[in-house]
This record gives sequence, structure tokens and C-alpha cells, in this order.
Amino acid sequence: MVFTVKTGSCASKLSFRQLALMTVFIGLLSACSSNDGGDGTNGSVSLINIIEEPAGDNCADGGQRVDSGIDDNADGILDTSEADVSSYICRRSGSDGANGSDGTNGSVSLISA
Ligand SMILES: [Ca+2]
Repeated sequence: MVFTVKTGSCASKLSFRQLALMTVFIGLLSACSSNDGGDGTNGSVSLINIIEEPAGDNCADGGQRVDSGIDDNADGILDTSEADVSSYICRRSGSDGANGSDGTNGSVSLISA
């Protein structure tokens, strides 16, 4: 007896013996994959450091440097060697703008007793 197994657009003709072996093989794979694995290890923590940045190439008028990275040694501190990315928040120098014009007078509240 010959069986036709069709998967998607492919069709194969299998003998009863081949089909029986394939069924046993699939059953064994299913039995092996039904066990849950153990818990994984905890993931690493990302940390940031915010450090005063002096005036220079990164910020003409100074500012702050924000370092971020993974706490590889899990000590709760982002060590210099663990900083993967540095970003800068720079100050802008300049003078204050001109004062605005006065606003309109407010309404008067009255209380009668
Ligand atoms: Ca660390």
C-alpha cells in the first residue's frame, strides 16, 4: 500500500513502512520537546550616569554628558568601561531677551455683606 503525503505544494509517496517510521519519529520528537526547560538567568540592568561636561569640543558652553550602558559586573554602578553610549545636553550661551509689554488690567472682585 502506498500513501501520498502532501505538505504545501509538495507531495510524496510513502510506503506503509515509511509512513509508520515517520509517525514513530514524529512521536519521539514530540515526547522529547514536551519538557519545559529550567528558568534562565536574570538579565542585566541598564544604567545611566549624568556627568557635568566642561566647555569644549562636545559642548561649546558646557553642559552635561549622559553615559548609558549595561552593568556587566552587576554592582549597581555604571563603571567607565561599561558606558556604551555617551550623549550630550549642551547649554546655550546668550543674553536675556527684551522684556515683554505689560498685560491688561484684571477684573475687580467685590464681596457684599
Ligand atoms: Ca558595574
